[in-house]
Amino acid sequence: MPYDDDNIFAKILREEIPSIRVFEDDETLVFMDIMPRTDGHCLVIPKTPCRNVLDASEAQLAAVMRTVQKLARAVMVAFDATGVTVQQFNEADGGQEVFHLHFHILPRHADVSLRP
Ligand code: DGP
Repeated sequence: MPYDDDNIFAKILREEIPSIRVFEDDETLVFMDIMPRTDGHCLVIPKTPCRNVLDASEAQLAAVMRTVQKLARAVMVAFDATGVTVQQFNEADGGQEVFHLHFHILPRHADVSLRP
């Protein structure tokens, strides 16, 4: 499937719509999810166009996964978490709603369920 430059995360990258940015490097951006399913729920995206994992280059995957690990470690400390869920969806039938590659980072605690 082609990449659509009008998706919400492309607009966030271009700063056409606001977001709460928590980290960025040359290749990736991290911002807070607008509908958090846990406190500290954030999203890691590549800065270059990429629809999802099916469409990603090795370089994009490597850059995004480096940032995923960095943020997973950071939220463990920042939210005093005892675990962290990393979640990712591909295409509508795979649960994807925004068609720019992203990984959810969800700090977790014992006996606290994800919000819907
Ligand atoms: P999914 O494609 O299923 O992984 O879900 C997309 C996620 O993106 C969902 O958790 C809500 C979040 N989201 C959707 N629109 C916005 C937005 O405008 N700003 C931010 N920060 N997050 C958004």
